[in-house]
Amino acid sequence: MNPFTFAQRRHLLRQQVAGGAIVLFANGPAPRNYPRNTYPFRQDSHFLYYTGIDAADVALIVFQGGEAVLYGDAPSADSLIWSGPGPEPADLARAAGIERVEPASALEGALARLQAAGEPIRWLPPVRAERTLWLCRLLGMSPAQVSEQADRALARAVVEQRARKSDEEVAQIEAAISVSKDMYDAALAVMGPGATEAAVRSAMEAVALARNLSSAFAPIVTVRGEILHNERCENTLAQGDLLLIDTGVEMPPFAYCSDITRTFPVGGAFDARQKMVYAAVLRAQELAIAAASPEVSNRDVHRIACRALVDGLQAMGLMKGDPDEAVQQGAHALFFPHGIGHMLGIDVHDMEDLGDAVGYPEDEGRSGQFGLSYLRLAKALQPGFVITVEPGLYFIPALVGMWRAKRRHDSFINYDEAEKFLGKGGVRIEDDILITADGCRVLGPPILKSIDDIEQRMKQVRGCGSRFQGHDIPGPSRVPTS
Ligand SMILES: [Mn+2]
Repeated sequence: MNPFTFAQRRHLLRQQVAGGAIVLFANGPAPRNYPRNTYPFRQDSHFLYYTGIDAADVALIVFQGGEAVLYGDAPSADSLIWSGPGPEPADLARAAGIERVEPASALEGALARLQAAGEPIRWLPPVRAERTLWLCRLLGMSPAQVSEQADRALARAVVEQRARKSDEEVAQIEAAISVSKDMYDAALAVMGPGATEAAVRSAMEAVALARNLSSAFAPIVTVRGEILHNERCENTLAQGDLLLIDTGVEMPPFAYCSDITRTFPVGGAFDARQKMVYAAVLRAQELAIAAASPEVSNRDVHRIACRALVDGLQAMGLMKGDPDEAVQQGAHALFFPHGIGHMLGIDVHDMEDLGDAVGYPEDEGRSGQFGLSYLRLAKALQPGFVITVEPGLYFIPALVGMWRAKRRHDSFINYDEAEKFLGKGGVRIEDDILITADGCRVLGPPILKSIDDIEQRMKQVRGCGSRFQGHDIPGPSRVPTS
């Protein structure tokens, strides 16, 4: 992306937000335990979007008249020794199309002058505590004031702008999904009974690391897929397990990312129950993708997926009654407690640091109903949106137990049948789509998804001397299935 792209983005933002000075902050280093031992540096996503600058501890003011000033210091002698030569602020500014550079220490004075002149200062709600404290110091406010007085109009304008991806941005996301495809191929090559979740994860991350890429979020590689964000990788895979893998990578230098989920049968073939569950989730995903188009509310896309899941659950004997009524009342959430998807971009949950400004219209709050309350995006879809479509079915022992004890929705749920599926883990299938002028497009190269393709491919991989072939003997499932 050239400097003009960033200048253009700031210009558009400036037009959308009348008056005042817009202040954007870069991230600083984040310590793991002591200050010099830091997590890998990750730039603030808004700062990256509006400047493309991947340096720590700088800040930008876009003044009322449109002039942009970068506040930052030349690399210290210390950092020259420990981190090597870094770019001068003037070089960073030039690459970002920024007109003027001031030392970092000038920021405080610039803000004080704006305050004295009674000119509004606009900032986005900070996520990191260090940023909050920095703002407290600069503006003479309490932490509560810093978050309360964060600029809602600015947040809405940023959401409007960042939600609609340019062709250039979509290309970055598709590049990330291409890497994901190779990661899933690598997973298939090593998974099988006797392999560990950790080995599968490392085979996938090796693909990313070999290209000097990193994960966009903590990878989920688990046979306990019913634990929705299960980041532990402590199990050994057994015949009869389903392995749920939800991973994504970030593409430098602007950090656009992928977010893909697949669920594979460890032994190479789905059993009868797993096949029904998988088919129901796949059908829900296909119908949701078919429905996703401009002007359609993502709440309706979610509802369509829920309805398809209920149809599948009824065919399996787990649910009963009027399917639309079941969805309306939220009975399906026993098996599908989360939302259909979220925006994707520089952040895996794009812009969710700005709260519900990203997913909900200003005059509309989240539903309080269990399940629907986790829907992160309920707005009408627009061309240029990149979103995930990720229905799933889960058999969560604690949740089934709690609901059964309260006889919750028992006119819609056959608890005796549901309990037979406990131990089957979870199935989720996730792709990233772009809303187009007349519908949507699944982004990136196809990644193995149909039951036939998965079983076929796993047979081939094993036939070609998979290193786990010798362990591929039918055995008891790790978790009793009924
Ligand atoms: Mn996702």
